[in-house]
Amino acid sequence: MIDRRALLAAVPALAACDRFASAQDAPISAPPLKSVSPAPFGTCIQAGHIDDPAWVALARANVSQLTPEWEMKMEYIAADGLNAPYRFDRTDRIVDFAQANGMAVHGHTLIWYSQGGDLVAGLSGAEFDRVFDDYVATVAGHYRGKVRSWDVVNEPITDDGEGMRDCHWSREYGADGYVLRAFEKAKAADPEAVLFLNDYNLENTPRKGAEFLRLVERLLKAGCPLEGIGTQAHLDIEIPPGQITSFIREAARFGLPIHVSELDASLRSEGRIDLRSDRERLAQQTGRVRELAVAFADLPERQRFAFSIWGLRDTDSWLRQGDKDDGKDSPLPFTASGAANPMAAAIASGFQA
Ligand code: 9MR
Repeated sequence: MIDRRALLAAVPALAACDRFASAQDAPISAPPLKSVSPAPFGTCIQAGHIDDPAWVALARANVSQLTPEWEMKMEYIAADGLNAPYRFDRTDRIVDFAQANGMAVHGHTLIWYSQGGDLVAGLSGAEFDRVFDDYVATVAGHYRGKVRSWDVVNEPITDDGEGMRDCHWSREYGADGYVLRAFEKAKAADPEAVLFLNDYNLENTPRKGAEFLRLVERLLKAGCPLEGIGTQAHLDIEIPPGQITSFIREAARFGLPIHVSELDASLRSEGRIDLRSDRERLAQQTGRVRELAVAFADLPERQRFAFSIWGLRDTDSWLRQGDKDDGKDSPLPFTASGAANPMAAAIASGFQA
């Protein structure tokens, strides 16, 4: 596989044409995002962020809602297994921080295909029911009155959009059955929270978006207490203009609140040869992000639930963690030092269009 950066290095003339560095240096001006957002403006948070004064200042200025990035998932809450108390310490801290700062909390996430397999390995029937039902009831019950909403089920659709994912939950309760059961148990545990179904690539992969909406339709017909649609919006900046708007409009036809739940937009083109300049790539990113903000702002007011980014600063992003990070991607609205990226201006401009 040819690395794009290696290719650019080998073509000095092309690299010299790239004026992204000067564009990046020019200060970008963007208003505090929560002040222009037509709905609560959110970010994900890890408990450790509360100890970072620069993060806290940026969050106070820009956001009015928080989604725990991973400490409210099974991987943390049930990390000690079923014979130990659930761990609520870190998310309790996040909830206290939110309350002290007048921010709402969006719960994320109760049932996810990618987690909990270890907890139910070898179980079936009544034992399986006990683990599943107890987890949803205890966790949603613990945060009753403290969260505005929940991603009850996360990422139920396969990547190719062919149908429902096969997982430990679906093998016990059926493809739609585990989703129905999770929503019913969550509703019983916290009747006031708005209950969401959440997934990714819904705008990037139209086939997957359509399959997700077919699931929404089936669930509603079955009487499921599904009350909101979460579209993560980890955007592929290369999708054609209009595709994001089409998905948001299609999703809106159910009349349910819509949460743009995890927006980020990587500038990388993974492993593909790409001769575009960084400037062109940035224009694609801001174009698609602005389109999403416009489409969201165009929704009827009662359907604008919240608009959340998956991190404030580029360096906070899950896309910037690990060995493969080259330190260059800029998938979020703020730089490492908290200055606005072009993406912040694109969001504000879309909201104000
Ligand atoms: O950004 C999250 C990362 O810190 C966690 O390690 C990971 C596993 O819990 O989840 C990441 O967030 C994911 C989110 O929960 C669901 N949609 C995709 C997000 C990025 O992978």
